[in-house]
Amino acid sequence: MFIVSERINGLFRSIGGAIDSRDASAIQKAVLRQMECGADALDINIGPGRGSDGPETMQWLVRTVQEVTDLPLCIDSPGLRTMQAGLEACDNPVIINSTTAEAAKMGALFPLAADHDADIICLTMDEKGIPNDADSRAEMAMLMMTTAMDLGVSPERVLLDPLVLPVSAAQDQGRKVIEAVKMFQAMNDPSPRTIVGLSNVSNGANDRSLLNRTYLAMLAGAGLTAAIADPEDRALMEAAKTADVLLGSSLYCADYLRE
Ligand code: THG
Repeated sequence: MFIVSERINGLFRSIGGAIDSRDASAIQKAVLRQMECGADALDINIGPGRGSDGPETMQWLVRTVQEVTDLPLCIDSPGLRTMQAGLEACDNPVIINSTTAEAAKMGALFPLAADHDADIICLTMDEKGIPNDADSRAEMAMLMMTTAMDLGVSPERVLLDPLVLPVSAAQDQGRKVIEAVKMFQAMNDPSPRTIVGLSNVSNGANDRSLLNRTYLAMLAGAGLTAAIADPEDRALMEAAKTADVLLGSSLYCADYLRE
């Protein structure tokens, strides 16, 4: 399981404060900690309420992170100018997070992915919101895959995201997202990669870590390839590694967790 750390996000108070005071060292310490814990990439999100100087803030954050890591950066912003600024500042391998199935967004973001040699996350939602079932998510994913190809992005650069919702608010969606992950894999050969924002599932719930790691194991069994998640959650990382071993995607040895 490819783990994209969710923790370089201005939504978290310590990171938000460090962004506002331009405290590079606090951000870099967090990055090093997350790498130590086994993050494969970092989601970079300036957080809510920083829209007015979004582009400048994103550039500062990307440059600050890049001073201490060569990991891929997943630039997470709904703002086109903020996204562009992040991509321009990024020398590491880069993932655009994200486009939706809205025509205007696809028309702007797929060419941007092609220009910057970026991977791109495609959220199965449009102006009407998130579809309620797996079939409609798959239909939307197919539209995004074909539009990507039309606009110069090869299918291997796409990561399909069925959009995980909180179990506390939408209990029927847990199974539908698993169903969608399975359907996405049948859409091309080789199978498109898939990704979720895992912690969405436990928003507003108790026992968040238990919900997160149980759902991760279920999604891994359905073929999920990547998750935006908290690498500092040790039990979660152990569950991810164990799923890799049980699915034969990493080699078993007696102390695979330590290795
Ligand atoms: N898909 C894609 N990108 C995404 C998401 C997704 N990016 C954002 C998000 N969803 C994934 N990242 C997070 C980050 C934090 C939390 C959940 C998902 C989270 N935060 C706590 C909260 O909101 O309650 C704590 C915040 C705090 O400490 O203040 O749960 O689905 N492609």
